[in-house]
Amino acid sequence: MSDYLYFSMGSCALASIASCEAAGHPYNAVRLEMGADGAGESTYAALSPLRQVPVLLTEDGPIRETGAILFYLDRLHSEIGLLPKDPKGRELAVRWLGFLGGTLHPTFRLLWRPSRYVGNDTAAQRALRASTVNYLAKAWEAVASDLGTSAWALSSESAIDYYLHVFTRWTLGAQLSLPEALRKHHERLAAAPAMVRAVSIEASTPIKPSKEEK
Ligand SMILES: N[C@@H](CCC(=O)N[C@@H](CS)C(=O)NCC(=O)O)C(=O)O
Repeated sequence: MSDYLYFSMGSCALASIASCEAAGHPYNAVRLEMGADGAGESTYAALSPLRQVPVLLTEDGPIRETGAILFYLDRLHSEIGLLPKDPKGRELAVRWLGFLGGTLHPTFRLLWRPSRYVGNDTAAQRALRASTVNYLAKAWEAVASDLGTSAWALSSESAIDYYLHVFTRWTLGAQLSLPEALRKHHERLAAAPAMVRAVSIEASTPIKPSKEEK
């Protein structure tokens, strides 16, 4: 039986789709609508209590969190090299996953969903946006410093690059600037075959009506 990957358009689930594609993992893409209360309908909370995407539904149950999905795919397809095999390389991968999932992604939430944090006061939302844009610029400088002159986040193309690409897309999509090294990384990843397929799957998968959520 194939796994089911729940995603929504333009979301961080793109990293999981690209990783499935790179690994040749058999899966069905399930596209949910994203709303103010999260993805899909209330029934989706059975898979993800906060109704977040991605979720990878496997024979052994749902896997939440991008990092966990990438580790699962790497375990099943270890010959592909989605993540490094050596302990030092894996430690570095976890550092990237922690920073991307724990610092960079939450910063974007303040831009995308300000009312969740400061309510409907538009002045407070404007102030939050301004300080978030400043903080994001600092965060990108930190990423650029980690990346240095490397083409990839780790020693070669990996699932970490697919995850990083989510955030360079969001930044450019929001008309914000990126350090030069990240702009180059963005272009490199936009042309990577697994990412090209992922973007195409994202765009061509119709939204699943809620009653058909698996
Ligand atoms: N740490 C989680 C974050 C998941 C997440 O926040 N996904 C967003 C889409 S990019 C979402 O589903 N948001 C719904 C909401 O916040 O209500 C992961 O990386 O899987």
